[in-house]
Amino acid sequence: MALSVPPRTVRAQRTGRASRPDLDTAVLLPRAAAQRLAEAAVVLRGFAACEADASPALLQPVLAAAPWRHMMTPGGQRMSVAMSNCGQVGWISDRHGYRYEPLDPLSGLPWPPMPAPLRALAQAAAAAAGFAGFEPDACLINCYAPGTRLTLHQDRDERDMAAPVVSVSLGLPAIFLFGGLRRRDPVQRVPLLHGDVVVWGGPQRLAFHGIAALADAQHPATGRCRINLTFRQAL
Ligand code: MD3
Ligand code: FE
Repeated sequence: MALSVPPRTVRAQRTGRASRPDLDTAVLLPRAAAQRLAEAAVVLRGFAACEADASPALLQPVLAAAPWRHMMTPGGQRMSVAMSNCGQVGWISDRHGYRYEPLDPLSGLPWPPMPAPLRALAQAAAAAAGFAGFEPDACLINCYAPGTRLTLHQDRDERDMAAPVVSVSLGLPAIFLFGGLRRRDPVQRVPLLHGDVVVWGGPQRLAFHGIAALADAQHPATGRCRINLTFRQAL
């Protein structure tokens, strides 16, 4: 079902950017219709096109302060997805479990702030999908090398399950695995490309989901990897 995200001019409106001749043409193109995966799971194709191309520069200070690392699962396994965080709190996994922490355990310092354009993008995407007033305080940054996958899981470490999760895909394409509320429910396979944004809320907030093994390729923005940003209201 198509969503009532209004066509055109979204980019200029949501960024408040001054008029630029090179963007004025882009602004006149209709945005692809939002694609609903389920009642409250919406794919906004290319919604982050501008920020996606700017992402290497936007993420550089974050990754300088809080570099990629492979966290340990509570069971003692090294996670194959490399991770970092920005925002008031960051998601971590170690021998003691999964949780949000205000300090980066590697540096002992607060996580770096969310780049303002990315936070604004997440808020605009949430609003476009029907979740006004989204105030993300955590952004988990995942990095997938070729061959890396994320097995089916639920995200249940956040306090308020009424708040949505907003995901921004950067770099290499991936197949997102979108299941139901029970692990055995059937799984939809949804390609996610550079600049795609997905908003998950309501009944889908606790859906099982994962990422299929990444195919090997090169992307101009990220090189040989896929980066995913998930904006959350954790506190
Ligand atoms: C559906 N990340 O970090 S983003 C994760 O592409 C995670 O890195 C994947 O799953 C990635 O936990 C998928 C899409 C996503 C994120 C959170 C969700 C889908 C979700 C929370 C609830 C339901
Ligand atoms: Fe998840």
